[in-house]
Amino acid sequence: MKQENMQAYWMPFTANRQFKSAPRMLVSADGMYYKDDAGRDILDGCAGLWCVNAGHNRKPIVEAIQRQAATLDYAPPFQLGHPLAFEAAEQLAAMAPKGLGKVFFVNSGSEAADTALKMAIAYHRVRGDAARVKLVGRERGYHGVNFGGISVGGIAGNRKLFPVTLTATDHLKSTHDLARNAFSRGEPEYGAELADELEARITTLHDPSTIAAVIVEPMAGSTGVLIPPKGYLKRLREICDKYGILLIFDEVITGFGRLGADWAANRFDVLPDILTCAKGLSNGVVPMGAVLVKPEIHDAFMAAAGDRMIEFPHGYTYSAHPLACAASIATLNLYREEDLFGRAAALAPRFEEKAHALRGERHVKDIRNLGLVAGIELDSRPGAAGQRGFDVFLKCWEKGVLVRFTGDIIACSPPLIIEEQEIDRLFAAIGEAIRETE
Ligand code: PXG
Repeated sequence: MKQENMQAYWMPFTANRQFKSAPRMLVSADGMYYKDDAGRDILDGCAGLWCVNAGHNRKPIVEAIQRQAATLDYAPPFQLGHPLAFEAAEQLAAMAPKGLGKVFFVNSGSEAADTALKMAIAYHRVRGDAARVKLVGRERGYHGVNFGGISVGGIAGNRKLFPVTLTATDHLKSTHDLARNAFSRGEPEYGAELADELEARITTLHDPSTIAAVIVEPMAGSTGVLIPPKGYLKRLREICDKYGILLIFDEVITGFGRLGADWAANRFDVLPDILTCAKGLSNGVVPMGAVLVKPEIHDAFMAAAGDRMIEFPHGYTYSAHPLACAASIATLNLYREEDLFGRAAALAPRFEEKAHALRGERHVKDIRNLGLVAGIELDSRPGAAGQRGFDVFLKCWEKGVLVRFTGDIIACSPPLIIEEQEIDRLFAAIGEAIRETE
């Protein structure tokens, strides 16, 4: 593509000028591989952007959306329905952690986060507990880019240009602790007590009766694969219960098999009151997100409004879009039929072994993993944080392997259909890239 044809598109979360000076252009995808515009096959080491869990170009999904587009292309979701919306919700509820039986559809993880936060505040309000308006997130948390999400999110760089976030918020400390937990395999040993900050500092400071919800990613994905310490999430759950605070799990990344279990909630045996998901929900093929809630939350809205009233004045033009529903139903079918979550669990030990084999390479100061996720943290170049990570990413790309980088942390999260030798190749390429990087 010519440079002059690349000027109109303002790319999201991209170094636009660097990209346009040396574009990395994807033109097709199949199974575990992308193809670039030079015809090279690129091993997809991060499931697109943590979303293509069933692999690319899956026939049942492609055919489902083709059929749906030719049958019912669009249906207004407000005061009207279409059958696939109900079927998609039923299927998702059946796959969800037990007890989260009500499903509200949105179009992205960011919308799911903001919807969940609004739901939490409104839930307390419809029950007559209108003082509960405060929202607690966590440092290094990512809940998308909308105003609610960045308010509870903990990424300074995503907030500093928009200093008009919600004000009734606070943040727990991040659980990341290399001094105690470097090179942990699976859940790190130390840090459960970090959850106590919710009780010792936050509920004390704010008065617990003003706090609506705590939102966390069970495993923080986009800030570099921060795996929860043993016991941490259970402790958060206990404190929330003690003070009547809703617990929201943002499972946009951790849902649909990523951690070697269907959900992080089940992996860690902690049931949130509200769970958000997106990405793997539709295998990334059509944008889709969802908020799952306990029936009592849904029922409180029903009880508070008259029969002909709108109980929750919220939703999007494309909530439960017919193509997204078709994609999601086909995706969930594939997950079940191919037992892809079981496959992720079965591959996890080799994935762990190959990831940790990079220990000892220069610059590598931590490796962490769970299920089919690994994070490799590199020392930063003095005065140039993030540049080494970017270089490793670019070198992997040159080798035909796609990984993610966040600052100087390399993240791998391949489709769950990955083969053993592709796991080997993924980490071998990262190792070479690190060795070639100053
Ligand atoms: N919550 C979590 C936990 C996420 O990981 C979102 C919400 C927002 O989803 P949408 O669909 O609005 O983008 C995400 C998104 C990365 C990276 O580099 C990760 C995400 C997005 C962009 C980059 O790891 N996750």
